[in-house]
Amino acid sequence: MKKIPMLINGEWVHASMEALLDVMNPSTGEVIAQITNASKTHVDKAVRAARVAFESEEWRKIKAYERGQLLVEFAHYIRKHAEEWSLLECRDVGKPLTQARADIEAAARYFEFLWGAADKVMGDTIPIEDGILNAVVLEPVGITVHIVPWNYPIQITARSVAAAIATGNAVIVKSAEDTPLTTHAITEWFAGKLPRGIFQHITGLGREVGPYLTSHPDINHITFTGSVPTGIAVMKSAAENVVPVTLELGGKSPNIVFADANMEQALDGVVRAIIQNAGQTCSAGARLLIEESVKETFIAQLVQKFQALKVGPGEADVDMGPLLNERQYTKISTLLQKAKEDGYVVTGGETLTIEGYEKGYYVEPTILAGVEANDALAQEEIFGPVLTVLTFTTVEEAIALANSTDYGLVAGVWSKDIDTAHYVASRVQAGQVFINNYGAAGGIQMPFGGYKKSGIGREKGFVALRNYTQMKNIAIRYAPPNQI
Ligand code: TXE
Repeated sequence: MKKIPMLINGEWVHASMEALLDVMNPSTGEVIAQITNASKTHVDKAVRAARVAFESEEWRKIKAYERGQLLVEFAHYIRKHAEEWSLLECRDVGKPLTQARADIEAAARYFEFLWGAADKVMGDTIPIEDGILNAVVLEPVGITVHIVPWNYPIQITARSVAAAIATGNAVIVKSAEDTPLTTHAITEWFAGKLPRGIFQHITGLGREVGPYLTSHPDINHITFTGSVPTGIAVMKSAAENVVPVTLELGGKSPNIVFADANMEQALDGVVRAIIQNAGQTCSAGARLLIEESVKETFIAQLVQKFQALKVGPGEADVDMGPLLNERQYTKISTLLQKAKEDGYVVTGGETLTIEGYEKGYYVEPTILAGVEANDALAQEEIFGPVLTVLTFTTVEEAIALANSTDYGLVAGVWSKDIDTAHYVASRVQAGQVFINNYGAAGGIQMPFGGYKKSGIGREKGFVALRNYTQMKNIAIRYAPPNQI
């Protein structure tokens, strides 16, 4: 059995037997690797090593453009190993191979996108008065902690690590207990390229190891992607040490389809938005808001598309893979059972057994209709391939429905009317709005984060660099030589 070590202070650290955790392939239910459940001592050691490394002359002397060159070198390396890494991600998360390949390509692009930015994190000068040069400089924050969830492990590691390394920080990544494989692959590369302690990888149970990291008094920033309750816990523990956080906490994102939309485009967009990664996507289009006048035809066509979807193991590369693990499977199958009893299921609603993969966690892509807007099925993140349909008759009603949850991550608007589309985009409370598309090529360059309980701050794009820098104002008094 492959044992995945942690990287602490430049050394590969393995667990004692009793601290090992199994990592499973969700498509087969088989154990494919084991990780260490880190102790508090491991975490303390990593933070100490990060501090020493961050303050070392060796790290300070590496020029900004050299950090940038390292990022693009890594992007090339990722592409060279794309097929091997896609298989790792596919087995670890259970996602179809094509989706895993897209994730690996996106990871390469995060590093590529920021490589040229590393030496352009520029400050400013501010005119004060004659005899004072006032400079604003942007410095790295120091030790950045990256808590990565299990749904997009390589992408979510890449998007924040690229920004943190570009700006000169010491990085500690905590991978999700279910999906450590591609983060380990990243770690193997950085271990040979960066001074010891600049890049470290900690593994283990989030609820145990996470708090050791987030409450540590010597860290300087936390980026967390996960659920709202855990995000709140992370924020509380960071508050004890006045440590800033970037939180990306998921959503219940609406696709708002107007009667004048290009229906074929909208149908494909709505299906893809909820099926990708079996609905285990923070930005999943989990609610369809459909204009009443086209409801029947749209849903009928949607049902056909859902019923044509193939569900199977990641490596078979069909439309949709399994759910991540038994916990997600139990949560979603229980919810589907209840929805069936309540008469909401339009199609799907069942668990699936795939021949040869009987231990995998498969469920049918499901459409629910007839649900009240304030029902949990229309309000809470399900994180499975479950689309909840609501209807509207006016633009204002569509906007009110779109904004009726605690979340505000993404929204899709489908209409050929430029006025309607722009007006809705301006009124929807969401960090990203897509008009007549959903997801726009992965959005490497676009600021990504949420309104309301979907989070705080933004990752991706140039704006992510701000998370990993702090501002210092330096005022310099000068005078003519004879007045010194
Ligand atoms: O989430 P948690 P879980 C949502 C989604 C899902 C639900 C539960 O709705 O059904 O959360 O999933 C680590 N301190 N999202 O239980 O608890 C842990 O290693 C620090 C949305 O996985 O939020 C885990 O991998 N870290 C989401 C990760 O945080 C902690 C992605 C998320 O855990 C921790 C994942 C703690 N106290 C789930 N407890 C998205 N926004 O895409 C756990 N972790």
